[in-house]
Amino acid sequence: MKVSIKSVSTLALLILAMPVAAVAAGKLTLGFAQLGAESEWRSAETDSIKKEAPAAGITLKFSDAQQKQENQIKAIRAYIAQKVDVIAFAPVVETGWDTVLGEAKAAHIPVVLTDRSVDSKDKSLYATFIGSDFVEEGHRAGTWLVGYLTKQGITGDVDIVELQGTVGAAPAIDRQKGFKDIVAQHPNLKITRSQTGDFTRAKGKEVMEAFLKADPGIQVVFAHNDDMAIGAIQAIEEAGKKPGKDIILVSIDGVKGAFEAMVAGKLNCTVECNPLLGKQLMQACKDLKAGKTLPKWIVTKEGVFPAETAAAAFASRQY
Ligand code: GZL
Repeated sequence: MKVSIKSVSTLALLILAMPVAAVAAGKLTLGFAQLGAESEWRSAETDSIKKEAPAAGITLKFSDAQQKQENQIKAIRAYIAQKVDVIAFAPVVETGWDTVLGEAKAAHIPVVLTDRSVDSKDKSLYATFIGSDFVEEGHRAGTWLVGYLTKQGITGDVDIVELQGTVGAAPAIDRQKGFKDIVAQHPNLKITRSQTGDFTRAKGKEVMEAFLKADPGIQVVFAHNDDMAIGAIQAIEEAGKKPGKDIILVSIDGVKGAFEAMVAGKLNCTVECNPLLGKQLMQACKDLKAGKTLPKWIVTKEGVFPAETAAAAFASRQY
């Protein structure tokens, strides 16, 4: 059989083009080391990343560290060994990352901190941080509380308890700081108890039960996230009190569960913290791959939702 030169060269071109096309389709690989699945917020963030990666033509390798730093470090090391193009992760705590980030840097793999930052002196260890201003969120919660107490005509001493997030986590450290800054300007406001509820509903409930047993005079709960506030609401109800009325609650995130609680009159305010970071993360990956330098901090825009705005805002909430 005679095979024409033309058909041989077409075939050769096809063979050559195939692997190129296959590589091109999955050209950019992102290794994302998620910290866990501790809250409604976290699930929304995970969903956003899993949805936006394929939409951007990015191959995603995903791992869940179950809130353990050692697991996150292992996952990052695995991504380095697999030579992914970009590594992103939500650091469970702020410190202890320099060694592994140094390994990524030595392997020339850019790192994007997603949602939580690290406390490293060497800022060259990561390309950018995409996430919220947690100190500002604490300020917003405190400022809302001051305004609400004024409206209610409450001028005497106010007994506030605080449900902290994970010990050592950026949002726990910074939200506490931001809230305290506001409290410090009002001598009648006192944070009488403060304990970690690890950003989960179950622990938020447990800690609130203990707080209520020790101190029946609690007037306000400041929770570092909505899940802990929802846990606290259950504890307050089980103690025979009315959350949102007998005890004022303000928390952070703005997840649907918080809006439901506000519509039911059980939560007084949530300060928004946007978990829909997938799109920005994929764009950052593409920019880094193209050799662009990104701003060190890409700040997310967020608002404050007092209970009276909850019903109107609920329908348009995306998480
Ligand atoms: C927010 C963040 C926090 C959320 C929590 O950026 O890291 O972690 O507030 C979550 O709900 O668990």
